[in-house]
Amino acid sequence: MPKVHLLDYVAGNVRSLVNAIEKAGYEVEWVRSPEEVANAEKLILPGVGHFGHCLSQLSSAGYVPALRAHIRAGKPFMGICVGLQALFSGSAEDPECPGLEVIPGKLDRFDDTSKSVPHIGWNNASCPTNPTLYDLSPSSKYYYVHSYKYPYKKGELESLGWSIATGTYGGETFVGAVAKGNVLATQFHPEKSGVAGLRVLRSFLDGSGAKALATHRPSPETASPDLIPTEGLTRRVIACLDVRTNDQGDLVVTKGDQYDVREKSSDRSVRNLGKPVEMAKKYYEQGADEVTFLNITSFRDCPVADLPMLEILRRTSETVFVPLTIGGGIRDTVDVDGTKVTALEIATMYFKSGADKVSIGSDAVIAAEEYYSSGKTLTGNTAIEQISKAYGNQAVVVSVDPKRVYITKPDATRHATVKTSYPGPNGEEYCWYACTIKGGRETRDLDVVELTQAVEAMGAGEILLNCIDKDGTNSGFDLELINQVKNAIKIPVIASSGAGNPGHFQEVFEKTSTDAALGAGMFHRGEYTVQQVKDYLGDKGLVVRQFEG
Ligand code: 1PR
Repeated sequence: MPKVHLLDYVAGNVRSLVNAIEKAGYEVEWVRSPEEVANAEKLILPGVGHFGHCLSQLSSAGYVPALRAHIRAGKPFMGICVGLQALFSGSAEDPECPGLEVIPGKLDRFDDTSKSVPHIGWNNASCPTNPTLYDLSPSSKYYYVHSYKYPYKKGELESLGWSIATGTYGGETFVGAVAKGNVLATQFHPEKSGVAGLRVLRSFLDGSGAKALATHRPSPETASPDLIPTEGLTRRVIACLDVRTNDQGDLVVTKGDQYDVREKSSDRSVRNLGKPVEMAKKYYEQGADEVTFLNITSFRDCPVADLPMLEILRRTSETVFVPLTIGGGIRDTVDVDGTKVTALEIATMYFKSGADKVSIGSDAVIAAEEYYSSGKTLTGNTAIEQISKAYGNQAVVVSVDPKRVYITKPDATRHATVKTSYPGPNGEEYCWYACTIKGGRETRDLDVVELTQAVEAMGAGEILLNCIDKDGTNSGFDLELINQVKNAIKIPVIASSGAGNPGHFQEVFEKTSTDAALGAGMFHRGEYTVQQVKDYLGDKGLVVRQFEG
């Protein structure tokens, strides 16, 4: 197999990149010291997390001159995400820290006045001056996750010989990919961008992208305005698989009604809806934008290293090239032999097995309670802080399991309330949403606004907003809950619980500003496919990504 070198300079989450490279028919050889850069013919610089953290790691390990020499020598070089950002001269994320200075200019942060930041999801990377640049396609979508971007200024980088592909987010047009000579860099993750991303990766690896570029002269004058995409971020549709062992000891996809996953029949067996790896692949091929696994019983008696979910992720990530999230049991724990294992170590095992994000439930509630009882002190010790520091905010999702508490008037509680259009059992017109832990079994004196604001301060990158009252009801999302949380925080929110038909997805996207919507039961029971939901949303004029086979 032909080889490509991958720079291993931080504890990155690169399993999915390795899988994508192998899928393209290449073998990964790791570069673990600056001296080894000289052995590389084709070199990839992956990057996740913080600009300053990445650049200072590269600099202190002595990689900067070696990388510049590789690029100057005209050898193929690809930067991904922060690997693209590193090529610029700096970033507002860490103004003191210089970049590689291959491209002049500094990155700035997306404006979060009227949109969520980070920018997470599927967007364009379209090059009007060269529409087939590295097999990018103006009609394809690519998976991005970043808060900082290089703002596109027409002609600026083209006049220096760079071909530029762009995306647009909330009125801001940013650089999605750059290419010149031997250098390609993408702000999006090709390894997480389905078949469209694999095409770009392959075009770098086999040299065809650079070859085609060599015969092309970028010129802003030749830009065709209709190739500059303005539709922006697509509506993300996520398939969620709740996984646990059934009474026979098999790992199955299950689904509860308001979190009760046992059949209503007298034997009360665990509802078995299929096999996790096969179902994840099926949803990927139907066009799911992400797949989430929730390990709902957290496999308490299992030695940590053998967590069955690790194997599920390993196998899923070989064939599913969209982001994978894993939740359940991400907290400090004690292994069966008495060894202490930190949440960060558990997350690391998941990332090494192919997860892109971890989702934290119960532990986030406890951490938020401590945050408030200590006068909003950030200790740096919580799972959220530790994992986001090591892997970036985008790698940490907080899964919230709220339950409605009805009250007659807003001042009957200290909590943030909503006036509800769905009164309580005794006609109560107000409610607040209480956070729960342990799969909804224990309700805490903490509301969703408090929880989500606390975890945002700790560095969570996204909220998975379930609703116990709505779970499994097929009656639509809890729009009142979603609006309340969206108004409280800036990080993206995934609406979850209650989806029963494609119209419910349309409703949540049109009546709230949710960033994504998740379905489970309706997909597992075969009532609708993910593709049917997306076709429906597309017919209603909402921008969606379609699966490319
Ligand atoms: O507390 O960090 O160990 O995480 C446990 C995780 O497991 C949490 O994310 C929690 O939401 C989840 N969980 C625990 N018990 C259950 C249960 O169902 N008994 N599942 C459970 C939560 C909720 C959704 C579901 C949507 C959509 N599942 O994710 O997929 O409600 O369903 P629908 O479209 O069919 O209505 P920790």
